[in-house]
Amino acid sequence: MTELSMLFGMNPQDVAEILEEIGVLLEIQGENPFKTRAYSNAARAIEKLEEPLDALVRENRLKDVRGLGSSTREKVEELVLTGNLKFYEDLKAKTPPGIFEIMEIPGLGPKKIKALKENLDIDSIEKLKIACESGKVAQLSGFGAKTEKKILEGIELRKEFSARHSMSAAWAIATPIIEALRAHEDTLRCEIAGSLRRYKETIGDLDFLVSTKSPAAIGDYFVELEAVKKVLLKGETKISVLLDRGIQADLRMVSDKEFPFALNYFTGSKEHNVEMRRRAIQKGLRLNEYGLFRSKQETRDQSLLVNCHTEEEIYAQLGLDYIVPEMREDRGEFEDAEKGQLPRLIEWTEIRGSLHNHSNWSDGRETLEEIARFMRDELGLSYWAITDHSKSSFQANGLDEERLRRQVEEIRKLNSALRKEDDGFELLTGTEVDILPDGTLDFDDDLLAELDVVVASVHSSFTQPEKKMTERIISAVKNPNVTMVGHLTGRLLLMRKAYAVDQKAVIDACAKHGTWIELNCNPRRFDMDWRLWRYAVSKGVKCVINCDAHANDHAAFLRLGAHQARKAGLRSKDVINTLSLADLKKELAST
Ligand code: DGT
Ligand code: CA
Ligand code: CA
Ligand code: ZN
Repeated sequence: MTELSMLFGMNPQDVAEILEEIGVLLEIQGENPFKTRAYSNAARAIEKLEEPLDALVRENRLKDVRGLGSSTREKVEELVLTGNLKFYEDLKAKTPPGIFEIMEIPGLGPKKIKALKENLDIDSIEKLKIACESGKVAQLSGFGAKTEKKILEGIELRKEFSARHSMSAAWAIATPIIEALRAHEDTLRCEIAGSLRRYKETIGDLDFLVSTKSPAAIGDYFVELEAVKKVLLKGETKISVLLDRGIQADLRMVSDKEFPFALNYFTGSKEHNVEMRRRAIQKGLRLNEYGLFRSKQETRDQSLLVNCHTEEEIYAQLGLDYIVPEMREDRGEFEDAEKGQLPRLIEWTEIRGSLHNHSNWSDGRETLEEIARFMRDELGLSYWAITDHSKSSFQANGLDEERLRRQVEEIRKLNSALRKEDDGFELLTGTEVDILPDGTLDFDDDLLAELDVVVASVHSSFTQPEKKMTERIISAVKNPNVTMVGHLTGRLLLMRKAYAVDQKAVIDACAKHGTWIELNCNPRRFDMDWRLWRYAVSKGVKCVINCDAHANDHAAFLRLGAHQARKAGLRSKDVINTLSLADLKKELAST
């Protein structure tokens, strides 16, 4: 399952992925090819569906879909209706955890994995690496020296990439564990530390911290948690485990007196810690994970401890205002904290709506009315822009001029109907218009001028040289009808690198032309990156925190996006979509 579906329920792509994976796992276990092929056929059939999958299931019409047999159909139904599939869970439990890691290596399909397991007893990356290095893999029939070399390269690449995880996957796995730890009667305090607490855009491992008088009891309880798949190390105060999907976690258990110091140390970043220690030493003190000590040497001597009950008190002892975890990256926060000049950061509850979103007119899930009612009635937002794809994004069912005009009509009608119930909310009209390879836009200016919001984004020709790409985007920035640039670099974290673009040049152009820049808060994107916002804001460029929603549940990304903005040091006045509907409309009219 992808991390998004863990948060927000099943969509057809998730279901197809699971079917595909079942086929692969069965094949690795030596199931007959007819059976395994049935699963990949079923996956194809689900991917090609033209109607919403949940409707087909609810109306019992899945049996009319070609490519699904009765057994695969029942599994799809179970998945859609319950969000779970026992057959799949059992199958995963029967598979050695190392096999999932091997499956991530490019070029190793189920047949090869099966051969490795049967002939060389390989069920982990470590064993695979040793076998390759000793030349045993090359000797297997169907492998050869070239394949062996490619496998070794794949193992290296995997170390670089999949050792990290997306933030939403990490939160989805960490949250129930934090709750379970907090529920234990011997837990005094419990927090997540590390990069997840700092809302780093990708996460290496999880770091849990508990203060307790009974570390043994907490440790025994932790390793028995449902989420823990394998114990890697079990010491008295530190435990390392492997969780679902190969995510690693450390749990540290400390006394309650040590807790604030350990929390500060294990929250990091490393660079932030180094500067904290330096500042402590300057004051004749020693700071480490156990405490702050009146000492010139490294020590843990409790009689020298400067008592602090919270992290706030540690910062205060060092003459600093409290620095929130998001900002602990040693990128200027100390200078600000010292002078009492830390910004008052944006809170996610200050966001009043998102200005880049899709509906079922292009590749989104819900109708205009379902979207409006959800955002207004469930989330209490003030506005929501519908910016479906333009015609060149045909793979996303982009709208042509005629459909867009019809959509605008429909949004106006819907707004006047909604206004009768409650006039505090409006759907805004818009488009996410493609910036074509030559820098022109996919719609004419006349049409763009009629819309409330125009997001201009690159969705094609990603391999242009930097200069060409930068000029391409800047041509869009210069167009007075363009409200903002969407996902500036096109990066997909851990999947696809950013295309080559001079981001500072684009920022400068935005400053000159009054064009806004989006902080796309889909956890796969977080684009523009938090490191660049200070520069942008210093140039007077406004940020828009958009969730690029393709389903109503994606509104939850706004919270993660706000944390990215906090990492960047943004205040609510730097972010356009904290404005009220009336003020936003004034801004839209004047830009
Ligand atoms: P990650 O896991 O790669 O996403 O990043 P972090 O920041 O969670 O790093 P991790 O899990 O290796 O360690 C957690 C924190 O512990 C880290 O943010 C700072 C602290 N820490 C770990 N190793 C060192 C070190 O060698 N020196 C210092 N000063 N702090 C360290
Ligand atoms: Ca970590
Ligand atoms: Ca760690
Ligand atoms: Zn979009």
